[in-house]
Amino acid sequence: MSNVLFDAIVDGRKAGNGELFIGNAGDDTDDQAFLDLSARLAAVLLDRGVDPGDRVAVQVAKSIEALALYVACIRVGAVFLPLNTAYTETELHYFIGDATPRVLVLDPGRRAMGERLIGASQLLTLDGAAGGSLMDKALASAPVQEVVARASDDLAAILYTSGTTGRSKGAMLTHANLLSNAQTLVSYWQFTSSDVLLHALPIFHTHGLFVASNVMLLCGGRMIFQPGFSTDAVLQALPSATTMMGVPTFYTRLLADERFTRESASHMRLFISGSAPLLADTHREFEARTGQRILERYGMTETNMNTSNPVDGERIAGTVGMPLPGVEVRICKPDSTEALPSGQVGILQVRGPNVFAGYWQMPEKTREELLEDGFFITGDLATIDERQYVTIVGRSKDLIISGGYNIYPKELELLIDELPGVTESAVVGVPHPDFGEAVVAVVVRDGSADADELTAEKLSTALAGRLARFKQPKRVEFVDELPRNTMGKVQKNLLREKLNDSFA
Ligand code: MCA
Ligand code: AMP
Repeated sequence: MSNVLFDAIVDGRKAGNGELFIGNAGDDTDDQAFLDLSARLAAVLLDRGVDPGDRVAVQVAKSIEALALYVACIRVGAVFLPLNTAYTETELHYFIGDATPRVLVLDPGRRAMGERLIGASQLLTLDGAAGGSLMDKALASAPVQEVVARASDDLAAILYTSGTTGRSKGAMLTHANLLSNAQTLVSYWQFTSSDVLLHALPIFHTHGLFVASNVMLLCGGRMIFQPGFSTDAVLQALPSATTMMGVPTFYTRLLADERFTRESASHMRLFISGSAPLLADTHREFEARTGQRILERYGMTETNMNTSNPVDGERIAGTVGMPLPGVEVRICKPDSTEALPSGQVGILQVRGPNVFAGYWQMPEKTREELLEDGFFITGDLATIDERQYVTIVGRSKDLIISGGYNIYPKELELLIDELPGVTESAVVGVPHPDFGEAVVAVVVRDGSADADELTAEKLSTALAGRLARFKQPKRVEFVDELPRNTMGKVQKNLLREKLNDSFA
């Protein structure tokens, strides 16, 4: 038994010209230095008693060192558990309690919090500039030589995705899930060692980590690794890149800048979009400005990438393309496994080597969503046409996607309903020019003295320490009552209609 994901990364790097990053400061930008650093980080993990299958939870700024830590985890057979840097202590408390990691890596500025969460002996620190106790120890360690063998169905990562009940679920991804999807994407999107990817996505989610980074690690290409999305920095780096991956907000922000021209994009081979719907208008505007058609694809944390428009064939605006090689898609009525005829709207189900192994310690949830025949119920409403192009038309799950981040209304509603002076609340997503959708909270006050005091600002302050900023409402509306249907269910569609122009 070997460790095929790790081996594929090493082989992928051998295919390149020896460089992994360009345009980044620091000494770890070539393959040898990166793999060497990763072997030193592996030594620290082993020294901390990390055994195969142990979780290593990581909430750190994006950096080359953070990516090397991911590779170190793969090497020692640990389960990498990346966490959004915006998460608060309350949110982290849940993840740490649920995943019981052997090691937690945090920014040094959050050390005191880390000690409260897990204790000093299991805590290491890493900042965005290669500082912190993890790097101190790594630099003092000899690189490990061994690579821990892993079976294809062993876990490589757990990524938390919020749940419709308000409780986050840990999606368990195996070595085979990650490797098969990355290999498929390298070949389907024609990535080679000549490619330079402009990487401005965070690396704590599927898009920036498994789609962008794994693809580049495997194809031998190079990355321009930026700490986050900044229009200025992206425009500056564009001439050195051949490809870019982003959420739709990246592309609307670029289009809003007149320095983004046909010339500035002329040498680019491919612009890829995903994580949230790309408006057909954005697609057309992009083509009119640059002469290039954005390639839109569709995936999920639980499944990696499922469908994609083609590189050579027709990229159709408003569609997410065809099932990737090896991936099966069927569109079914709710609670059915029978595929509907093409053109009919139903829930998209997906099966393939990309589909995850289930939710961490949630066998019932897993059974509900991952069917016995191997199909996973995505909760996305879609159609598929005769040419196999899939169009996502909506969601059966109550989910808001804001700037590519998922926000589950239930999580906010539970917190808001607990506040003094609140009877109940409903949280909806409404169109937003920058983020695609933005969170609006509709709140019913209970007439008490607390309610008289409750303002939008007070509500935001009350949520501040408990909820990552990107999840917090961008607007709060107070109403006398929520609209309900005859069954007593809140009619969120009516709220969305009423609030539709909130950010117009
Ligand atoms: C930041 N803020 C947000 C968001 N990001 N609010 C709502 N939605 C967001 N996405 C908040 C900030 O906290 C701040 O709040 C205010 O909005 C303005 O921040 P700004 O500086 O404009 O934001 P930014 O730092 O420029 O970030 C925007 C961003 C970023 C670049 C779009 O959110 C981003 O990188 N998104 C990518 C997410 C991603 O990688 N998703 C992939 C998930 P305040 O002013 O109140 O402090 S993987 C996935 O979905 C699947 C598998 C797939 O198919 O890929
Ligand atoms: P996540 O749970 O973060 O993995 O987000 C997955 C969800 O993002 C999917 O179930 C879809 O609802 C949505 N999504 C991802 N890519 C696209 C896309 N290209 N178009 C529309 N929705 C998308």
